[in-house]
Amino acid sequence: MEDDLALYRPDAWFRAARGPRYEQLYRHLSAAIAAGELPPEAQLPPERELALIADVSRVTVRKAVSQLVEDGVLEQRRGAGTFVRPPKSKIEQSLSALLSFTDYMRQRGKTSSSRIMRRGLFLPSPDEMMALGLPPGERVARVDRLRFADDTPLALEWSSLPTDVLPDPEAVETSLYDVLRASGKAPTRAVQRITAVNLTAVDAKLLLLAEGAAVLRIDRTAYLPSGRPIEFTRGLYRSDIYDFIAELRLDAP
Ligand code: 16G
Repeated sequence: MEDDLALYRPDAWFRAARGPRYEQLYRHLSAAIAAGELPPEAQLPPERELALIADVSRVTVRKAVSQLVEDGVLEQRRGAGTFVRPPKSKIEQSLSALLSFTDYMRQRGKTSSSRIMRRGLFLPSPDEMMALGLPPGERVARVDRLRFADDTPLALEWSSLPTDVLPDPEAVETSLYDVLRASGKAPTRAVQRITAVNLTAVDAKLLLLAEGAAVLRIDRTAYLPSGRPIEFTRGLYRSDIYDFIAELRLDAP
């Protein structure tokens, strides 16, 4: 038991000047889950106890935990407590949760990485101007990436954002949404258009698939709570390992 709790003690996760405590605690727990230190079905100490062990306020614990619940790596079972969610074997992406590629992979216990193909500020295409509502003459920030889960290339993504939202595309190393979250500009809503397409020779080579193989093409436009569109991403996803699950519900009358 003593050993189990060492994971939560401040010396295990807190460093001065490394950002807010809840963020550091969140990152630490997220990494511990991804590394299996906190295995599936492991139970977290109750909030009050965790706050005492981690030497933080209950609000800090709540913020870190609720972010992990949102990421889908923890689950709160009523009357029982907070548990590490068992991973699903296939990569299933829920269409109702607005997660990033990095979040999905973290959830599945996989390490995500990216090969940046291009990043910088460019003159926008008419599609980008429309999707992001850019005024004429304004440039657009672009990040084009080949994305890996562990060592498998899984997706190609071409992301475009207004320059006031992403002034420095070079700042995107692994996660675009982490960069947006750090500046308080993460989207909270997105609209996605999903189609099936056949790969061109160039894209097939990058994804290690045969030319003409069928993949999912997803265009995502993501919005701030104000309703402003701040991300337009066109992505090609390997449909043999990526599943998109849509939950449909009839609203209560
Ligand atoms: C997801 C999003 C994509 C977003 C990316 C950010 C879909 C279909 N697309 O792949 O729009 O840009 O996540 O991920 O889910 P990141 O924070 O890991 O860079």
